[in-house]
Amino acid sequence: MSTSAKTFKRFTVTSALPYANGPLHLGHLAGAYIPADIYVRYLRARGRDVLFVCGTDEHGAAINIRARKDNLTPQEVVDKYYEIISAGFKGMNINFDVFSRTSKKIHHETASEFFLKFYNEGKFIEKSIEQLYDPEAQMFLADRFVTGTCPKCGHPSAYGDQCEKCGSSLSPTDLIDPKSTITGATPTLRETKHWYLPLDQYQERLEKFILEDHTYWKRNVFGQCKSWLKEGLQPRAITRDLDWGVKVPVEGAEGKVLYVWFDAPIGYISATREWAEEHNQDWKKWWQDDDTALIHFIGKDNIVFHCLIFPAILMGHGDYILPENVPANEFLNLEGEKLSTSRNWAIWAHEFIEEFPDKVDVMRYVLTANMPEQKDSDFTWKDFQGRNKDLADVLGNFIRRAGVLTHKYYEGKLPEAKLTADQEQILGEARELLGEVAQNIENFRFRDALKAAMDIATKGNKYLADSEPWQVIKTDPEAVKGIMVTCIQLAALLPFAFGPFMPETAEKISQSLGLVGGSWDTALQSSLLVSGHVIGPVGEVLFNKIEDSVIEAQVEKLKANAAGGAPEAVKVAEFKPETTFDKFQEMDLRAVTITAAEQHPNADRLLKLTVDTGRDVRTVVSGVAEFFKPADLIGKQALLLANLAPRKIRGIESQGMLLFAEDSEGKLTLVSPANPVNNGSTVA
Ligand code: B3M
Ligand code: ZN
Repeated sequence: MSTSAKTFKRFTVTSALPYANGPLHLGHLAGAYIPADIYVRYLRARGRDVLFVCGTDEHGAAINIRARKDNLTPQEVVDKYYEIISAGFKGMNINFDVFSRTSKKIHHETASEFFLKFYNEGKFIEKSIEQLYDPEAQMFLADRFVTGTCPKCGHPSAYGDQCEKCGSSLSPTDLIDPKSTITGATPTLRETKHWYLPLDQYQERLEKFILEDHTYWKRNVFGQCKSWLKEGLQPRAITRDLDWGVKVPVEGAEGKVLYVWFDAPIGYISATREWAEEHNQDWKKWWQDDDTALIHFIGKDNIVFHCLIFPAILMGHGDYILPENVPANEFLNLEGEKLSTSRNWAIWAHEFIEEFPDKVDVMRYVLTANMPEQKDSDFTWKDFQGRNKDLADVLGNFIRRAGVLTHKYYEGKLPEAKLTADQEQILGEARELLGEVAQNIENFRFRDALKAAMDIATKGNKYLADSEPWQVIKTDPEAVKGIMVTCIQLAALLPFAFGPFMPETAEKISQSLGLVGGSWDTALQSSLLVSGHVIGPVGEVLFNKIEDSVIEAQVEKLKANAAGGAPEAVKVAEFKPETTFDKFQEMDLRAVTITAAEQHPNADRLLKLTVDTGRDVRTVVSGVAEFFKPADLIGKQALLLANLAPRKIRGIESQGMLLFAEDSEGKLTLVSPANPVNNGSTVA
């Protein structure tokens, strides 16, 4: 058995909050979003009370890292990806009740309240520790700012908080041969203070919660939990030295924020509060009532956080229910290789929707048929094409033929007919299959559920083909009535069976059958349509063919993206007219160190820099704010044209000019001596 025996009054369903540092790809969709959406659509169709919650995870080092790479501020990064990610979900028909953001005020408040409650009740440990520090970037290296070899499995590029290969949760100091992801430098150790959640104190309660009370969780999830519990849980730091995130709301914590994995799951609660405020509802019943089932849909790399750490936080708080189930999926590969954002080996949701606007349901079907439920699975474009053909040949063909013939023989009006025992049996079996769809979805077995749905269509299609009404009509028109009624009644089960998986298709089938309303309960037990019912018009073809060339082009595109695309010819600026050595000699070029940098108060484009020339300290104004954050320049050596006449730039006198190299796209890079030199060294 894989669900609890308890019946719940309502369901709070969450999907992992995607990091707002990149677009959605198929792996995300297959892992945590499509299954959740199927589950929610199903529960709703059965009349259950459901709240479907998600939002973007906008904190954590992953956001800072993306900001550095793209030369954006963290805020710009999350704003950009919030839009792209939301559009991706909408396009894939994944409909949350609320899609919030952890940068919202309500979330900062909710997360701070949690922290303060623990803090005031003395439920954290306060510890000063030695932490990895990047001497070049002059900052502590939390989590994803460090990579190194995983001490558990030997994976060479594990992150400071986690190994993505074996799923182990790590501390930066656990890594073998650590490197800063910012500068590549080998980190040194420095002391800093942090707050810890003493997970060890929750060990017993978590053991009971999982190993005794939730033995019905999915095998992959239960197994991971069991092995962590067996290793013994350790206190875990829930603060970080970073400037981006939820500020630690106590004195003496300047420059510190909550660890993203402390605040992110609380984001589910904040999002619920946001929704409740907007809809004038009570949020608490979704989180604090024992009759509510809390279900977290996630990918396997998030298991420890949702099954152990977040439940410990909820236990420690005391007012909250614990997750009823955490149906985590494994990973989806792409064309036989690991999906990778950094290698651009991915199919992006927003691009897919644009290129295949009429294949969204087919993609939902393929990702479900191939869902990485128990082990990693593989998406290939060939399989996508093949399954589209299956859908066309079976489901599309059946609906179309049944509709066309009913219009032809009876002008679309369902005739009166006494069904034979065989026909009753076929309908009975189809209803049983619909029951299997339900059972499997309730038990988070989405592949089996979809297979049962498809079996209904296959049964109908085969029955229609085998009974050949187009022949029988010539000799026994009375018998054709029973055949067509059987087909149409069977077809009427399909919108129920496919609704959770392929909502647009289910809607189209309903329309072509003239099916309005009708409940699952009726569908499971008796006929949905009465004789005399008028079916709808024969609709469009449900599944258009996908040509080989389309598939080949997609595979090519993948490969080209991964290879970084064809290199473009680089435009190089023309040389300037000839000059003289004397003129060059007139210029006093010096090596200097930038000791301070700040935004110019009167101009967005300008930075106000302070440089040490070895002889004096000067102010230089540079139009480089678009390319550098002040912190990027501090501590760097540079070259200064020292005898350029001083001039006022937007109210500040600039005493010289710093040299930057400019590429063909106008992007600037600081020109620095290759090795450190004394300030004031001359250049010739
Ligand atoms: N943002 C990690 C991820 O996308 C994380 C999930 C948070 S759920 C509270 O894998
Ligand atoms: Zn590992």
